[in-house]
Amino acid sequence: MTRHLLAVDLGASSGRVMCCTLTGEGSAGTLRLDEAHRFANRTVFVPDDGPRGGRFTWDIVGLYADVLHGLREGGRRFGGAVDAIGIDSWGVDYGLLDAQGRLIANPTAYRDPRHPPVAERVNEAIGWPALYERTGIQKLPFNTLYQLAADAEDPSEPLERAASALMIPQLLGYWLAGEKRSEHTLASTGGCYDTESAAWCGELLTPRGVPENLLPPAVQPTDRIGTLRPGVAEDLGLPAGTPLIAVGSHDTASAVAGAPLSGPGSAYLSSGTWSLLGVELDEPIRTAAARDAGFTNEGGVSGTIRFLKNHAGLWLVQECRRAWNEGGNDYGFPELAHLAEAAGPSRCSIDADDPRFAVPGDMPARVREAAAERGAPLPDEPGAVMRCVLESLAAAYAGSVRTLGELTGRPVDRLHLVGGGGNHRLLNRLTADACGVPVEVGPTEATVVGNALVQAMALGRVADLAEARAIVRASFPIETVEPSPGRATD
Ligand code: LFR
Repeated sequence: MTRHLLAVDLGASSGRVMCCTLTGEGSAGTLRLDEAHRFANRTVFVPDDGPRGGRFTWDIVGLYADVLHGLREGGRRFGGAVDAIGIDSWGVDYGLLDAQGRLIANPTAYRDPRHPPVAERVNEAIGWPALYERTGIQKLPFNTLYQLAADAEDPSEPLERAASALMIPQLLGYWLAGEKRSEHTLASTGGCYDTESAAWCGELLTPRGVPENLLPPAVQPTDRIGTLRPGVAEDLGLPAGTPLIAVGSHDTASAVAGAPLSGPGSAYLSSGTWSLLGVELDEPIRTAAARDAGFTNEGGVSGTIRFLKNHAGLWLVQECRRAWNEGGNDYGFPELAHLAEAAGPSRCSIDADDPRFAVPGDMPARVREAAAERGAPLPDEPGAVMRCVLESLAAAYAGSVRTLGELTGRPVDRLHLVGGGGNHRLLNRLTADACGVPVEVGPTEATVVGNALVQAMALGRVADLAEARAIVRASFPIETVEPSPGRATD
């Protein structure tokens, strides 16, 4: 029986609502994607009279309007026959609601500079090794734990007024279906959740002034959250009782579910604004070596662990482009890729994961400054800057591929590159060369694919992750990029 699924996928730079049609039986099924609506997402700096002069925020109401538009359009294309809806988004951020369920303020964006100093204080108070041992989550300065601690210190006292905190897909889910929930994979990204017992860590939250019951209990991917509010269903032209399903609501969890991993040596690289490079495990690795190498243990679909590292990713490219275009140019991504190709091999590489690149700003200047510090000044030309960024990203990936083998005892023999970054052919080639393993590219919409196939698991149509991945292999072109002879590093 054909299933009609609507997948909402929100990334830090764009969002989309996709019509996902699953036909056929068992692992012989085929999934087809049709875009119902694609829209931009961005952080917006909103000034205020507080001590920091304002905050970087997400325009969550605008995003909700785009989601509604996409669902309406998707439902129309399916002729009103929609079996389920699933929502995923980037991690760690949340919105605060008062006791009436009203949004208190636009969610703060994770790249807001208020977070790093709070993170340092919290890590010191708890003891960073103890914190890692407890949660297995990497030290990113914007983890939910630190953001909530920042809210607790905020002179405008948002937590005093808050009755609940909902992460982005769950906030939209509450508006659509009226249920306040957390979800396992997304909860696990925040650094204050116990992935094994699937519960929030009250002992980390309450000493920071964060009431434990602020965060609702977590559901698991494939759980049914509820059905559309009657008024919403009517407005969208969707059947009354259309179910909202919990998917891997962290976008990276959905991307990993949609990556056609093929064996114990398979690693994934989910490439978008961030590059998430890792493997799927049954058990977390919370050793000092994993901690010091910056690896994290996030909850995955079907009780798996996503053992991975965050690399800077295409954020560097996006921010360079923004700076150049604000300076009067009009570069598109394909043109920048072409300039990087034409520039030829770079004479220098930078540490792409240096925290100085993590916050919005004049990225080309920062890249050139970092290159100069390494004694290899870069010309002030977009092609040279791009080539240096791309080669540096590939070098960072190669480092993680090696470290993954050491930490897990399973050498990586294949890298599955999923997500929109797979469209960057030069970066794919540089990655294969630097990592020295074949890179299998696709699907570029792995997040949507994983979102839809977990909905299908919830509906009993797909048995498990192995069957889901067989469907992925049968449905989407996967291109293998071999390392060039003599170029592989070891
Ligand atoms: C990717 C991602 C990463 C997370 C970062 C911030 O979109 O979700 O997994 O570390 O964004 O939330």
